[in-house]
Amino acid sequence: MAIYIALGSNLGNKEKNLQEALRLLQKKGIQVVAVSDFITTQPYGVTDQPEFLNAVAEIKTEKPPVELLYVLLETEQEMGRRRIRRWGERNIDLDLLLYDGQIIDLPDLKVPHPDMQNRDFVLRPLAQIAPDAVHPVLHNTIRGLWEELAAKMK
Ligand code: PH2
Ligand code: MG
Ligand code: MG
Repeated sequence: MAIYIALGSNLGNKEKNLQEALRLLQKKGIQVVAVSDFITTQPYGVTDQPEFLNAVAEIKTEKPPVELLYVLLETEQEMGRRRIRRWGERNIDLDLLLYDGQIIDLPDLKVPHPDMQNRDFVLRPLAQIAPDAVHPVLHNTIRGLWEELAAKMK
């Protein structure tokens, strides 16, 4: 079991933004165990915005999920993120995807991320570093979910 986060950026120096977020998280005591390739992806949902650079990372921390969420949000704030529009452009977005197989349903925190099974830009990098991780609600592996989504996208 492990913790996975998604990173995304489509404003400014996208690669530098992803690197900076990982650096800040480590500075806050969050161990970064593995990082996927950084992949360029087409905007999903709101499509009239620049393309994204996306990645996922496996992390280790003693912080419980809500505290970890606060660290992710605080890191976005420190990097000067402005909320322009929902699903819109941002210099950095840090989302909690999976936390040790836990299912969390709070107003401000849903884990697993409720839309991850529909997101190529999440499943493709996650399948690279954690193909055998199991989605605790869908009871399928990341590899399985990625294959399902890839088949739908054809
Ligand atoms: N994030 C969104 C909405 N759409 N599209 C791509 N390609 N990558 C993202 O990270 C992304 C998105 C909302 O968080
Ligand atoms: Mg997001
Ligand atoms: Mg987010």
